[in-house]
Amino acid sequence: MKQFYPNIPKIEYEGAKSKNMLAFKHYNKDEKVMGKTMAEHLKFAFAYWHASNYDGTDMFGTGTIDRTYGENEARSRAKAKADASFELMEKLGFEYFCFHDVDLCEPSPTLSELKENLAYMTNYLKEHMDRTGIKLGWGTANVFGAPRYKHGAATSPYLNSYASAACQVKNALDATIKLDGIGYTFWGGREGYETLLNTDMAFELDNLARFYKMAVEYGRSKGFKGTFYIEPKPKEPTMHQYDFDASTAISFIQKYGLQNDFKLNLEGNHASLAGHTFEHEIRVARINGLLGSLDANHAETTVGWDTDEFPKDVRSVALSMYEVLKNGGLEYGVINFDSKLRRPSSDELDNAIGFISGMDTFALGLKLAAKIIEDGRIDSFIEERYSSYKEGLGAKVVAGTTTLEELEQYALNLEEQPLPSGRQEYLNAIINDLMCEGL
Ligand code: XLS
Ligand code: NI
Ligand code: NI
Repeated sequence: MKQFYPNIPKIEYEGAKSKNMLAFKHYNKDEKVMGKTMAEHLKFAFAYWHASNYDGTDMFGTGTIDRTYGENEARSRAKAKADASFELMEKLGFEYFCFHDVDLCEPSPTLSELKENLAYMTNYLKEHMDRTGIKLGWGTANVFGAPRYKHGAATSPYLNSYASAACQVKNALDATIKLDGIGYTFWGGREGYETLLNTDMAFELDNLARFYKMAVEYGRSKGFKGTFYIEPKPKEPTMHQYDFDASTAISFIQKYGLQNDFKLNLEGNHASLAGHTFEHEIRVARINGLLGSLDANHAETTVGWDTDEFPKDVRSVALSMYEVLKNGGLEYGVINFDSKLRRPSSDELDNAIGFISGMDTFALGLKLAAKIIEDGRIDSFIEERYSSYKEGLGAKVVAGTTTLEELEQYALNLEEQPLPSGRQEYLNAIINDLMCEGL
């Protein structure tokens, strides 16, 4: 078979001292952390759209990265892209990938062409999957790129857009089922508004819920056992997106009774855009039993866009992985590198280097998160901080057996005493000490 990346070898773990750009320094897939291998903790997925399609285009300039795969004819190019993607995934040791319908196919201007091309290309991908053992994380439909979705897809004021989105989602679900995906994502790129002055928000939200319900009904009727995810993002491309952040998406899920089928797919960069940390978003999902999957990337906060850099910040990844460990892992999802190269990172080695650095960042983050838990100082500090609810009146609050009157009596008899310190600076220092031990 033709090699698309002849200068990229099979990427091996060489340890922290290695200076080899094309080797893992920290991601050692069989190494055990808290009883499970790194590969079991970190179910890495390859995001087809960024890794195989993104050519460096931005709003100021055309592409800088060659994504033609040496083919001029559209169908041959889509197939070569699949070959190249699987070559790269195998070399990097990926076990999963994720896609949008349009990522896999040649340009497909009409819905019927897209349907036909997707059916063809998923058959082609299936051969690669059977050959390599690489599995599908999740599939999705791109119902934000085409002009037909300029006013929204499942929240469009126009039936024609709504029906078109339904058509794409049905076919993307069929593709996900055919490739045995573990989940299906809804990211609402155009599900929001540009101005309230032309928007019936109540109608749009009800219609969105009706859309999700139809998708669940269809998917289940075809034997789909996986998880549906909502991927929150506050804005960009629209000025306001309805699935703003984890809390907003959860209240939507609960209001419309979707919690048996839906969980959240949370993305690092989207958390930043919403004014949150990634660990905040994961905490919110986890405590509500709705943590599904993760889109791994890094926000360049000085820029303020969805820049989707490869993860590089060990501290932030560690605090996120701490949440994942506390959740007992990511039972329902994967860690999908929704990460793309910078525009000047334009040669054939860069994708591999991006993934290596991202995977190493997650390996370090996982190890640090495990150290934080094993060290125990942070968990026991939190435990101690709430200890006044363990006995006496505090225990009655927790049991729901006290009253405002009883609390009033207690408060009136209190002697004013200074409250303990929150010790935030000390807790921050613990993270640094654990992270840099041995330096
Ligand atoms: C865009 C989103 C997108 C989703 C899938 O910001 O992150 O890539 O993950 O549609
Ligand atoms: Ni994403
Ligand atoms: Ni994103």
